[in-house]
Amino acid sequence: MTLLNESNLRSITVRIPILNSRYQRITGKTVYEIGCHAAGVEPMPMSERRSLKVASVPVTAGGGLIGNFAEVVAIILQRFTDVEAFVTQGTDVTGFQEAILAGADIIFTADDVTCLAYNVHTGKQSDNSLATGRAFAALLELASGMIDDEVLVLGMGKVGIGAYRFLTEKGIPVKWYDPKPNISNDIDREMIEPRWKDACWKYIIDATYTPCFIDAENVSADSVVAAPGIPFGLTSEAVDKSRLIIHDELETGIVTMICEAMQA
Ligand code: PYL
Repeated sequence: MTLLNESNLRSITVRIPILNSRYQRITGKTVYEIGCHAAGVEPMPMSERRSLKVASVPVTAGGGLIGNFAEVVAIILQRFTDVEAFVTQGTDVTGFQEAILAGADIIFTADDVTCLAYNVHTGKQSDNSLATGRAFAALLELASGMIDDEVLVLGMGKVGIGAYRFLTEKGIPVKWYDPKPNISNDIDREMIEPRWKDACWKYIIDATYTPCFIDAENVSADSVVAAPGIPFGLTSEAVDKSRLIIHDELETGIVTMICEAMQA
């Protein structure tokens, strides 16, 4: 997983006011509705969401605090899902305890390996990487209308696995590639496409951490590319040639996490 940096957090903050209208324009849904679609849950009425308390706990362990990461998570939740989100004063285990004592219904927290949402009442948890994969597969599906060709998923880490699961649950055909596949049992090994570079793809999900490796030859003027990967995997020529590129660094993944954590 690529760790976000302060520049990523600044661009997220700048994008927050415009993301709902951008995604509504290309998918017909708000970020919250996209998160529900990705998680496979019905939207909760706003009056119920407003009464949910959600804590964001900063973690100093490992590489430590990343700028105002915990604040940005709380802002994303507040802005797109209308819950009452707050950042704990304490960090790490102390912050986690503070969240419980403050009556948090759901707790978000992240170290260098895992970004977690935990539902205190049901024990339900959501992992950001898997949720992000589902979120970008949902964005690709919604923005494409009817998917009439195979979707190429590049990278079969947790983000790629989340995307693969969402697509196959919907009956959408998937090809995938990862140079070092270490995949879970539900991934069909027959669908690996080692020669993906020799083809042009209408639908791509870039779930890798590789910069600028998807070239203009791999896309067409019809292509829709969902790119949660950081750094961004397309060359500028591939971006210019594609019909649509969908990219955000944190927002849809975080919103999908709360939708998963609120599942019954
Ligand atoms: C969840 C994001 C999405 C992409 N990379 C992931 C990342 O940056 N994870 C690290 C988060 C660390 C947060 C730090 C803090 O400020 O609380 N421990």
